[in-house]
Formats: sequence, C-alpha cells, structure tokens
Amino acid sequence: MTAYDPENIFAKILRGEIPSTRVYEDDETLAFMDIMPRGDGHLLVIPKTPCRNILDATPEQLAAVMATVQKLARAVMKAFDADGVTVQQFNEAAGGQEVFHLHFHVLPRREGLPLRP
Ligand code: IU
Repeated sequence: MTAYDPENIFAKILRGEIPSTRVYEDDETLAFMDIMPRGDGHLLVIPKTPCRNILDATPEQLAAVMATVQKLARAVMKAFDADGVTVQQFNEAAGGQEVFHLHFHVLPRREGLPLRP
C-alpha cells in the first residue's frame, strides 16, 4: 500500500491550510461538511492523526472515529428529521477512495429520496 501523503487535502484541512465547514471536533477527530454533498447534511469524519484508510488504521483510530460517527449520525437524524442515515467508507482507488486520509461519510436519509451521484 502507498505511504500516507501529508500533503493530501484532508491533512491540509486539519492543519487549517485550506478552509472547511467544521461541524464537530474533539482531541482525536474532526468532522466537516462534504464540499460536494450527495444529500443535505452530508458530512465527513476523519482522525486527526495520519491514516491513509481502513487498511492502515489502528484500533484506537477506528474506535475514536466510529465514536464520532455514531455521535454525528444521531445528531443528523435529529437535525434533518431524517428517516435513516447512511455511513460509507472507501479504501484505495479501486475501492472508490479519492482522498487518501481515512474518512467516513455520514449521510442523513429521507424515505424515497435517493442520494445524488
Ligand atoms: P472518497 O471517495 O470518499 O475518497 O471521496 C472524497 C470525498 O471528499 C468526496 O465526497 C468529496 O466531495 C469530498 N471532498 C471534500 O469534502 N473536500 C475537498 O476539498 C475534496 C473532496 I478534494
């Protein structure tokens, strides 16, 4: 697997070098709105420490990120009066990953309303 690149776009967001709409932050994780949302409330959760994807994540990174994913999944259910929530995560280009810093998509869902491509 290719090494973690500290110049990836989410590393720059973490360092504040490029702007993002931050919605949650704690010692280990950050959440911000996806710049090309596939639905209202589409946000991303990332670890603050370097991690390319689930293949090189430590149990501690996964535990921290999943705790935030669950917190924000509950929050978007309320905030968007959603009927459900989709959590998505991609690994390596062949797995659909475009930005190579571990991230989970959190997408509030309404009954009968498909995600945008
Ligand atoms: P991926 O397939 O999960 O790796 O897709 C990356 C996601 O990051 C995708 O939904 C983009 O819209 C999103 N994104 C972003 O929020 N801000 C950015 O500056 C860039 C991509 I580049």
